[in-house]
Amino acid sequence: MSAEIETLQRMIDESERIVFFGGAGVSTESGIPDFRSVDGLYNQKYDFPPETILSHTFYMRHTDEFYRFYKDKMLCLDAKPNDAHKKLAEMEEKGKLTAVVTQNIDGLHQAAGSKAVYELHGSVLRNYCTKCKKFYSASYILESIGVPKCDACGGMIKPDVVLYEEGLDNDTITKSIKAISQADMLIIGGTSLAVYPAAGLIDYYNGDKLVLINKTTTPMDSKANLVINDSIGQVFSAIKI
Ligand code: CNA
Repeated sequence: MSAEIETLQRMIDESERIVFFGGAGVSTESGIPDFRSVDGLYNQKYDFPPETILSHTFYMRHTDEFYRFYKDKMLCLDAKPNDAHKKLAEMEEKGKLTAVVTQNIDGLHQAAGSKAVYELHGSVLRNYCTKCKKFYSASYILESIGVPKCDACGGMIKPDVVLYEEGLDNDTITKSIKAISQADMLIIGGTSLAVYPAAGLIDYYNGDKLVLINKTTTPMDSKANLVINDSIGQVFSAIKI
């Protein structure tokens, strides 16, 4: 066991209100590409940059093209939870972890068994008719040809994900802030911490066990008590709860 993992293990052993704050890097080991890694979606060629395609304006004006990208790149319905998702669920079950605050929209924390999951950017698993609010599953979206339409009223269906230019859900932010500010340990992982306001929530942590597990450096490295530049699935698989 490396010295870093030993330190992480000791910090976890000493804590009982751990919060995990994560991003797309948590799910790359499940086969879902992130945005900013070298093989992430931002480094591939499309007719428009992903930030543009995933914006509210683009969704409204070019819905067809939005859904072509979205179905191809954002709907990974066969993905399964990896060791990081599973270990976090186990930590909650054993009463050591109070919340997972995630920027991810893939539902893999819940698939692993986590209950207190605050999804800052929504979920691909929830979709609603923009007119009558009827609920639709992600497979309905994937299987529909072109723009998915409501089978009850013909309205356009929108995924319950926060697009660029859209605000975050207030209740989710409030719950996330409460959990982070009451945490005795904050583990941040698989996120570039480049997307605001989500990244700003970690400022509510005021303890002395701030851990960063990320393959690449982040703007928070200098503030962390422990930085592990490694694969998050591998790191969590070495931890005993
Ligand atoms: P990002 O900006 O793509 O950053 C991901 C970070 O994770 C990078 O710093 C990588 O170095 C790091 N990383 C990648 N793989 C691993 C790994 N196995 N172990 C450790 N570190 C790793 O993604 P953020 O989440 O920071 O940005 C926020 C966006 C990405 C949110 O709006 C998400 O909705 C969006 N997103 C989500 C998903 C998903 O739900 N799985 C996929 C793609 C994008």
